[in-house]
Amino acid sequence: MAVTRGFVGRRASARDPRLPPGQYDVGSSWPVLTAESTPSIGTDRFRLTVDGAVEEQVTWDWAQLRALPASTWRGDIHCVTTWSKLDTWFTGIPVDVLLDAARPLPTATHVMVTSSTGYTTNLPLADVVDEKAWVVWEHEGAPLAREHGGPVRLLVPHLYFWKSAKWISRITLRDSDEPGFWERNGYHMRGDPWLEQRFDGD
Ligand SMILES: Nc1nc2c(c(=O)[nH]1)N[C@H]1C(S)=C(S)[C@@H](COP(=O)(O)O)O[C@H]1N2
Ligand SMILES: [Mo]
Repeated sequence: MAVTRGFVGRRASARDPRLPPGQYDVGSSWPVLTAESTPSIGTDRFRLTVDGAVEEQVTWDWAQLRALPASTWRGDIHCVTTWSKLDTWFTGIPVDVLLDAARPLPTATHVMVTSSTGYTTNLPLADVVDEKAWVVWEHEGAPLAREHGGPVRLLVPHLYFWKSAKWISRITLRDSDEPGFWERNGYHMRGDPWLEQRFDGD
């Protein structure tokens, strides 16, 4: 059985440890997955609001958002349709910066993120704090392309990428969880790729 063990060992080490179970590496390409038609949102019309269970509802326009201290996140992203994109990078701000301005009430447990198209996705508040989630406007040094959510999208890289809503306009703090667009259509409420939480019941 030493032969079998050696064979299994080689196979295991050949698989990139950055790939969660059931995922493959798309390399340098970046697939587009969009349920609605791609909107055109000029930066003059762009607004992002944090509302709901907060002490103060706050809205940023493009200039106000871009005046916040930007930083870069680098790592891997994972789509539920089994592609992963490894070692990519985005520029923006941690969601914490926006939440610090709006001050979530102690009762807030979840967020609902809404796109200007009406797409929604729900997340536990714990998954969007402590620099785990980002609001981004650049990808690898270039303005975020329209089909990838430009001018501004959410980035929650530790969860499946359907949680990373494109064209975001609103982050609503909530005292309870409620399914967003894909979650109402059978996807998991949390979506941890390392636990393969693809569908409701996984
Ligand atoms: N507004 C909006 N955001 C969205 C989606 C969408 O259809 N509409 N698709 C989600 C899914 S399923 C994935 S995998 C990623 C795809 O992002 P990309 O097209 O930039 O790769 O966006 C997520 N955010
Ligand atoms: Mo996806």
